[in-house]
Amino acid sequence: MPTCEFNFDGLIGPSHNYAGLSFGNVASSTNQYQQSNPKAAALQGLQKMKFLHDLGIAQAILPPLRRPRLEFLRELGFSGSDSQVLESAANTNMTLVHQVYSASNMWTANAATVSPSVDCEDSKVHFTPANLASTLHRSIEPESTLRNLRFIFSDPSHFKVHPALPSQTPLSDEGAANHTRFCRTHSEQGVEFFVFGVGNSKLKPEKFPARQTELASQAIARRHGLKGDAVEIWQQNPNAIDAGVFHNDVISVGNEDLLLCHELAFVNQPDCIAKLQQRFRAKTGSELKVVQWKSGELQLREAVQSYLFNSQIVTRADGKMTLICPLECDEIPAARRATEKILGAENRVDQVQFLDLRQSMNNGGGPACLRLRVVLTEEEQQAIHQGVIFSDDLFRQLANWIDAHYRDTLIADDLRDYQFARECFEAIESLADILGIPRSVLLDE
Ligand code: SUG
Repeated sequence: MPTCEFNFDGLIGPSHNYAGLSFGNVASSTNQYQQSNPKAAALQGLQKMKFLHDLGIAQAILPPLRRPRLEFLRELGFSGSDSQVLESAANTNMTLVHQVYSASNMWTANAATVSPSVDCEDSKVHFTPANLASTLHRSIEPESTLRNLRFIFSDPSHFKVHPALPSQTPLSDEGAANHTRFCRTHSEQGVEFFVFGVGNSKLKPEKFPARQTELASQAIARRHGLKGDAVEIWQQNPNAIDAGVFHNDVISVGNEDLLLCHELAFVNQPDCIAKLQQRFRAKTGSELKVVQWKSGELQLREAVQSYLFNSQIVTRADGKMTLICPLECDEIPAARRATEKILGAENRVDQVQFLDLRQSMNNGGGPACLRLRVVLTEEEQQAIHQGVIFSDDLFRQLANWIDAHYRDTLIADDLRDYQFARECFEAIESLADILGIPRSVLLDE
């Protein structure tokens, strides 16, 4: 395939549950302690990959990280055999057990920030795993994510996989969820747009935490070696964060020459848009198309409930675009009207598809959260680990694997049972064989 954007979707892990761990994420708090269905969750995610694959979009997967991460409980002083560690942690503080079981690594938009080789001075694809320093359950992801990325993108002549930024609040980084790349076509150099929640200015949210810092965004642009005139770093509107927009991809989404956003997405929004348009024009010689929604058309609350801006926009082989929305956008009238506005506006979107991703949505993760975008040239595509590239055969194998290893009901209290931990470990072990990844890598040993 010539240069194109791959979507690396997170395969949803067997411990998918609702423990309400993400303060500021409305769905996560609302659904705390509800019963989850890990099997349905994983199949919904897999169906999305199949849908994209059938549409002719380059699709790949990132494996789930091994959970529970008992090493973390050991670091906190729990000792003995694995089952003793789990039992004593559960008897001491069940929230710690929820943290090490979280399947939150499914949302691979938070796995890393990725810059394609055409944007970088050394002409390599650069990756920085997100440190996810603002939530405890997610801060234990980056080490294993780094390991997986270094295995899949192992060729140093094409790929540079950096370690995560130091895990400190002033450098808090949530990856591609706060990063959008605008370009004429994926193969050409683009403008990389970083959005942070808290930085040098006095503006900050009052109710909920800002998860991305200006310092972190600047550091990533620097370490990826992005050309200066091709970077814009801007602040998210703090009122949006306080309304439950914990990542920028809950309030804006872009693809190639198109930006969709709510009028309350960014601080000084008219200036922000003008700046982006100016950079885009200078870099590409063409116009960035922007579609915005006023609160009168779509309230912030409706944007958060529907996850309209967490829709995925993909470019098909014919150059037209498909918008992949969560089913909730079909059910909430203002969001439904918003999809019609996109179809009616001047841009390349000519198809809207609604997909059922409710299991993930109930934890605050829509279509766009579930995938990491990686633009790869033909040569780079050859250089990645081929076992993670989606195919009809892989789809069948993964569907059978999910069927064999996943439960169809799970409540937060089930996580204290060591038998369940063993089921999770066995699932990952057999996945390693399907994906052709050494067990030692996937089991993180
Ligand atoms: O980090 N939810 C994730 C959702 C991430 C969505 N990603 C993007 N918007 N890109 C989060 O808040 C919930 C886990 C729990 O409550 O058990 C959670 O981690």
